[in-house]
Amino acid sequence: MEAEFISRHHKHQPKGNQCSSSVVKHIKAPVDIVWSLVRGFDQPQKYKPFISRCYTQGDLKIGSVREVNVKSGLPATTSTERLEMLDDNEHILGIKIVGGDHRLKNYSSIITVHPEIIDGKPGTLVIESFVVDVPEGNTQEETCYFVNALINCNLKSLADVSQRMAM
Ligand code: A9S
Repeated sequence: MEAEFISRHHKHQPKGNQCSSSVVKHIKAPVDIVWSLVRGFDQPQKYKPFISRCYTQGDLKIGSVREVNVKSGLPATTSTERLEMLDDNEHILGIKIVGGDHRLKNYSSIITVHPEIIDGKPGTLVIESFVVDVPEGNTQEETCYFVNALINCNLKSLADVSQRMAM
């Protein structure tokens, strides 16, 4: 099941100096609650623990750009990110990082959410994949480890916030 979703929606062609991976999370909350948080391109701080504030211009559409402020203590203070895909039927969100004082160059990610039954109740399968340049002086596995850890934090928080909203 998951493998089929990954092969359908999460195709990244990593070049030689890039790394790519995907993270799966099962959330005990209905898909429409989880999707309402994921689709909020202008409010990532609603569930992303490392983001303090977000600024966007105009209304949400493909090509919209957000300026994200990062909480202190992380190897970055800002990130500029572009909305690449927002599909409310297939539940697909795609973003590209286009700027910021961090080391993730040419980062793009796709997140999809899928309804599933967990313990006989409505749940959600979340899949997030990315591709990113391997920074000078780092290895592919270090880079994948770093980004996978960040995405795992984001999806753990997405689960906590969604499950609280579902109560
Ligand atoms: O926010 C995401 O969807 C994914 C990542 C990997 C974001 C990472 C980050 O915001 C930090 C958490 C600050 C780590 C950026 C853009 C750079 C970092 O170094």
